Amino acid sequence: MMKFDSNFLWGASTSAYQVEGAWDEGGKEPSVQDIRPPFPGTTDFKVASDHYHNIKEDVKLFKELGLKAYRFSIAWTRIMPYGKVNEEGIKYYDALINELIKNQIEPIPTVFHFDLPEHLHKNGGWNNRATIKAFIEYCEVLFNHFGDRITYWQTINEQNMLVFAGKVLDGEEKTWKEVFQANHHMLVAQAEAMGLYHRGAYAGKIGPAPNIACVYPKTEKPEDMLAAEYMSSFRNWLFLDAAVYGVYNHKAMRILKALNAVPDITEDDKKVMKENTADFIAFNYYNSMTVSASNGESEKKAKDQQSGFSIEGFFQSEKNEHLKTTKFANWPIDPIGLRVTANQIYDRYRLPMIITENGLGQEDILTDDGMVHDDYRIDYLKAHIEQLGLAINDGVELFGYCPWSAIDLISTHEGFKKRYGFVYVNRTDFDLKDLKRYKKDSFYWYHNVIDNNGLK
Ligand code: BGP
Repeated sequence: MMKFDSNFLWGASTSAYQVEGAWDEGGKEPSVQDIRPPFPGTTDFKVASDHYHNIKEDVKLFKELGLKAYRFSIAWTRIMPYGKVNEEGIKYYDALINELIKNQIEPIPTVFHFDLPEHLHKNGGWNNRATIKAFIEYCEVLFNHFGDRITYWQTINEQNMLVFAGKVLDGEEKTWKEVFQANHHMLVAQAEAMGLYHRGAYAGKIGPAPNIACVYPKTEKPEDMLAAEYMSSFRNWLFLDAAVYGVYNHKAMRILKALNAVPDITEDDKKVMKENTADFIAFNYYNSMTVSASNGESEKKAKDQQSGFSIEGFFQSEKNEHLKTTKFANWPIDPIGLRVTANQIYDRYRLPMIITENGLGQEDILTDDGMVHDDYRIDYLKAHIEQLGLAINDGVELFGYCPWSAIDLISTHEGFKKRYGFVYVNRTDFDLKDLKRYKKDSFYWYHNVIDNNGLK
C-alpha cells in the first residue's frame, strides 16, 4: 500500500456547537443552534461532549491517537457576543490552540460552522447585508489574535448545505430568493475575509470549506449527463467558482433565473469577489449524488446535508442501485466517489486541497469492559483512505485528511446516538452519565494508519 507524504496532515474534525457544550458560560451569547427546538427524540446542544471543560484531557487523547492536525470551529458567539469582543472567549481558544501546538498538532480552525449569533439572526441573519460587516469585524479579531499560530484558516463550513438544507441546519424555512440573497452575502463576506487576511500579510493560507459530492448520471442518456452537469454546477461549483475565481457559475445562474432567485449583486460585490480569492480548498465528502433528467416531477428539497434534491426542468434526484447506504438517513456509501470528487475539484481549480470531513455515523455499543468494537467505521474509513491514496497517485494535490469526528459529538439533527468519533463519550441523548472518554477500536486502528503513514 502507498505511503503518504511525510508532511501529510492526518487529522480529525469537530465543530464548536456540536462538541463544546458550556452554551451559556464564559460570556457566550446563544447561537441559532441554542435557540432552535431540538429535533424530536434528540438532545439540545447545552452540554454536548463537554469539550469546553476538558481541553487538556481531550487534546491528550488526540495526541495519543497520533493526530497531526485538529480541525475545529471557533464559536462566533464566544468571541463577539452581542457584537463586543469577549476576552474570556479569546482566552478559551488561546488555551485550545496553545495546547494543540504544545502537542505538535496543527490547529485548523473554521471561522463559522452553522452557529450564527442570536442577535444577528434576529436582525435578519445573512439576509441582512449588515451581517457581512459583523463577520468581517469578527474575522479581524480572529486574525489579529490567533493569526500568528494558524497556517490554514477555513472561512465557512458547508455554505452550500446552509443553502440546500438550511431548514435542518438553522431551523429556517425560506424561499429560494431569500436563500440565494443570504448566500450572496455569505460569498461577499467570505471574499472580504480572504481580502482582509491577505492584506494583513499573515503567514498562513485561507480558503472555503464546502461539502462537495460528484454527481453521476442515472443512465448513459445524454439528457441524464446534462442533468448531472446541472446539479454539479448548482450544488458544488457555484460555491467553489465564487471562492476561487470570484464569479458566479453560468449554469448555476441559469437555474437561479429559472427559480426567480437571482440575488441583488452590486458592482462593488463583483469587484470584491473577483479580487479576493482562496489559497486552498477544504472540502467535506460523505457521499455522491445521482440524478436523471427532470421528467417534470416537481421540486424536491434536500432532507439533510447529504441527501439529494430535485429542481424541476433541470435534474431529478435518483437512488444509485450500485451503492450500499448508511443505517442513519440512508446516505450512499461511495469511496470511489471520493476519488472522483477530488479529481474533479483539482481539474477545475488546481489548488492544494484538504478533506475536512468524512465519516460514518452509527449507534456504538460500549461493552462492560469499556470497549467499542466499531469495525463498520474502520471498514468505511479504510475504503475512503484507499481512494484518497489513489487520488494522490492520480496527481491530485491533497495535503490532509480530517475524518469526522475526533470525538463523539451531537449530530446536526440526529442527536447523540449517531456517533462518529474515534473516542466514545459516555452519555446518551437524555442521560449525561459521567461523560467519560473511552477509546474505540477505530482509535487504535487510526493510530496505526498514522503511525505507518498509510494503510498496511
Ligand atoms: C456535515 C456537517 C457537520 C456534521 C456532519 C455529519 O454536513 O458539517 O457539522 O454534523 O455533516 O452530519 P450529521 O451530524 O447530520 O450526521
